Amino acid sequence: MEENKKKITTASGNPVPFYQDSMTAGPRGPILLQDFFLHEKLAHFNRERIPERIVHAKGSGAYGTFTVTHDISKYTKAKFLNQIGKETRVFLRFSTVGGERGSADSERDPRGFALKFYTEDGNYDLVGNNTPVFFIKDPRKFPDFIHTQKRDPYTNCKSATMMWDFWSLNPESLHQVTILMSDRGTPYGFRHMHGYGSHTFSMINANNEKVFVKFHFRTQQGIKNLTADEADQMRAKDMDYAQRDLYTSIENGDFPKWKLYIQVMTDEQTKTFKWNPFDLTKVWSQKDYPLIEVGVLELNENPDNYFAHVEQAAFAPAHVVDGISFSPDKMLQGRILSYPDAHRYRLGANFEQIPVNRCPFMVNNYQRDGYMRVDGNGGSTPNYFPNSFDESREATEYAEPALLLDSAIADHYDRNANDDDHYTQPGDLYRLLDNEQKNHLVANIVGAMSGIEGPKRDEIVMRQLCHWFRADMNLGMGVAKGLGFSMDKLGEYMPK
Ligand code: HDE
Repeated sequence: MEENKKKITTASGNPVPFYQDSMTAGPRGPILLQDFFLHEKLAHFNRERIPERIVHAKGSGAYGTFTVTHDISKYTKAKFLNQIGKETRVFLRFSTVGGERGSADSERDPRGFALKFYTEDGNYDLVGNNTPVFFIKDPRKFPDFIHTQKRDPYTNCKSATMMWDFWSLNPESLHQVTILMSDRGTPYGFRHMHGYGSHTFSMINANNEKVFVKFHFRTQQGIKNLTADEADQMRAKDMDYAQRDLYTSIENGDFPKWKLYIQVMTDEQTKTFKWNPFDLTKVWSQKDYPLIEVGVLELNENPDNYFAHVEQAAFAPAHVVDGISFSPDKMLQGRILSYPDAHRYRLGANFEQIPVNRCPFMVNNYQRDGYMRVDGNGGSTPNYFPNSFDESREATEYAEPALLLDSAIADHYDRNANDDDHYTQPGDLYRLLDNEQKNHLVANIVGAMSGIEGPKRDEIVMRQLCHWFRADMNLGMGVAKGLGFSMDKLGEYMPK
């Protein structure tokens, strides 16, 4: 029966008798100003888009469960990790990096792997990628780097010239660029790739002893990548194939899983590590720092509305929980500031009141007011501390051990001074690949570098070729040949 169906209403609940026909003076007359519902609909429609993420704009998300399978309480007192079998609800958002919200899922790009644990000590955000390293090691360089990943300010087109100019002038990028140009740069969807915290973090146990750790999420679906050709074909066939693959697998009860491992390095070991253990362009060898199993992450629930959950999700490396903390990794330090700032801009000062971002346990502080304050705003309780009225206290039992600083001399230290080995690890990575993967890597690099153009082409190509040669002579030769650069022409650019 019609009347049993839900009445359509305005946003303020007034029933709407005519949803499809504006009010006019006579059947052909002009629309009356008093047709408020028409205005409400069109005005809200104009305001449906919020600013997209400046990076990682295109993404897919799902809810799930993290289950502890191994006891690592000797490293951390984090409650969500303190009991085998303990389950914690999570939200995971995958993403590409450089593309806009409507871009293709098959772009050659790192993939975001942003994980929110809703723990009893507050939300814990581990905001990583599908690669263990990154292009740069100082956050000051991030805006410049991202500008080269986006559109040329003159042509408004993507530019291989910008990308390779930046990478060739910043040799610390070589490790990540090698991974990006391998077939792992075009993973088959999100279920068949690993996730990493990437940075070095710290863990603190119940005796307030600290170790440094790296996080690894190893896919249980097996690694599967697209070749460059398959990625091109997929872009034409289905721009959203990774999103479709994720929600379809969850709808079908085929829940994707990852096993969480950590690597552990003591403070002592940091002092003798061959490189800077906090340098985000370097990995720790798994031979020397073996993977220690922790638990299983399973995605098992599709959000019921994309915008509400995935578009409004807000992750921040600053959101750590008791037993997990930071390290002096400059990139991590830069991200601690940047993410909440991005959320306040994109979602407003009260972004943690949006359901996907809300801590399901107790939140108690004296922050008040601001746009979209929808949680009661503290009611009649005092909005200051200390006070003589409420029962709040500082949670001193959660204080971290005092931080021993490397040096009290504040300065702008050259990021590459006595830390300029940008070549051993990418070279090792190349030599680890089998022949087919080596050929794909060389072909992908040649394909990408062939797009370098303009008056500075040779200079940029030569500079980058020298980096490839420094990583591995065969790699350098393969790329030079593919680009048609004869060895004699390389002469003046070759590493002295
Ligand atoms: Fe991000 N990054 N990032 N990033 N990042 C953002 O936050 C930033 C970096 C990563 O699914 C932004 O909400 C700085 C490394 C992911 O919502 C922004 C630096 C790694 C996501 C931001 C980095 C990441 C972001 C954009 C250099 C892997 C998507 C919108 C210090 C370890 C999270 C936003 C999601 C998003 C800043 C570098 C991963 C602008 C300043 C390294 C997965 O705040």
